[in-house]
Amino acid sequence: MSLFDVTFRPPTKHLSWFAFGLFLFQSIFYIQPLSAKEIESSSNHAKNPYHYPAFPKELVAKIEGKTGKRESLTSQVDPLLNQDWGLADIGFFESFTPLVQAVQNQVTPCSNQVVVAVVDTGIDYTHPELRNNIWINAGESGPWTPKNPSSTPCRDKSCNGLDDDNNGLIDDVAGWDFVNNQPLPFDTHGHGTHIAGIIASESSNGIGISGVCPQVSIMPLKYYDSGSNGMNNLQNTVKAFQYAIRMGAHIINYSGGGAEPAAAERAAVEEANRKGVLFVAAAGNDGHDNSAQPYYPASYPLDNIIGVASVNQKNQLLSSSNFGKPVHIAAPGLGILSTVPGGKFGTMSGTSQATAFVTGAAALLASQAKGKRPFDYKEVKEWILAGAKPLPSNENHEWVSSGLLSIPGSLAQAVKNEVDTKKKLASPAPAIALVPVLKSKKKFRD
Ligand SMILES: [Ca+2]
Ligand SMILES: [Ca+2]
Ligand SMILES: [Ca+2]
Repeated sequence: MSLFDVTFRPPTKHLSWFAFGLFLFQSIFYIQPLSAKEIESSSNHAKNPYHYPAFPKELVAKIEGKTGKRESLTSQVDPLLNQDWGLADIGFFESFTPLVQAVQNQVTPCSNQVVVAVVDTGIDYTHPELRNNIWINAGESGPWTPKNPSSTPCRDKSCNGLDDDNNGLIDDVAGWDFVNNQPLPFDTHGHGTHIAGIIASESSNGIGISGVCPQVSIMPLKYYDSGSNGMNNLQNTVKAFQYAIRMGAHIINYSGGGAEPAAAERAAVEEANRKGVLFVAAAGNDGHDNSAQPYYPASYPLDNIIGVASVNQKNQLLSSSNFGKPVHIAAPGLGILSTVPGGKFGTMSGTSQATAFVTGAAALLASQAKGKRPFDYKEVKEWILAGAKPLPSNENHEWVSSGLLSIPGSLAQAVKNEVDTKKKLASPAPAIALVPVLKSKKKFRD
């Protein structure tokens, strides 16, 4: 197995050089890519305590009937699931029983109609764990016939060189690369692919792991790469937020930030708030108390933000994680296994990874409302925070205002509060309709 270290340069938009150095120091990720052969050899299903055949066939059949999955859950598993301690820590596996019960009670499991914008370094949208879960812009895809048949070989809106949906960007079929101002935001760094994998890796496909919300639609928005400067990062971040809001994302996942607030950034997150978009943000990797030293955008006092700290396997706060009462919740963030570019898998650490777990949970909870009512970030945030488990040494909420992310806990809140929620809808957050999402791995030019 090859082993190499990758240093993730931070979003430098409003970091001082000191903070920048600190971020570098605390953001060393150890990526351990597994070759196809190693993945194959690791797929010893007998040692995997979490694979799906443990479920009675009749329940699996009911899930398949509800979700429309074409391939049997019993025929395929995710061979690296037993290395994914983070999923176990948030109760992902034990939550299958309530999930099964929920299915039987007509509550919808994870839905591809929920759209999550991953504002990051781009995504390897060809990764086998992700390619079926990439959001497709319906206005920039589908058959297209040129007036002059010899003018272009392209016969699809995704590659005709036209802004078919009039949003100012040409051929933005699967998000946008704001760094290079081009469609198809491929990830040449690794961070964004890793985040996307935690949220949305396909489950039961015989490969790798499972995302927390394995069928959610991921909208890749690239705001950062190692060649861009700090001011560009801020501008690109704001553009990415604005794109996510305009194009119908329900949730924005953002791992970046810095010590200084930025008016344009705050305005974009406020716009997200007005439009009913949930904003899940990393608390930062400076190891300090955010109530004394705020970290933005996580620390903007806006209702739609969930700020996330990171813990280890013992649910202890990482020394690198920011903390404090302004931070809402903690989630796994040390040595997290997920997807990296090139169809590989590796581990990374930090509040970025913890944030992705919370985003995945939010997408799962948002799916519960599908077919019943529009997405309401207020109820999703409430379920997540009310369903959190106690965190060691957090009796007085010194570390985070709630506790540790719990999928079963938050799902229980969603089910238990179903009746109350209808009353609360008298004053809902701005609604975003859940609409069918087109998906096809064949839409991309590699
Ligand atoms: Ca367009
Ligand atoms: Ca086009
Ligand atoms: Ca998988």
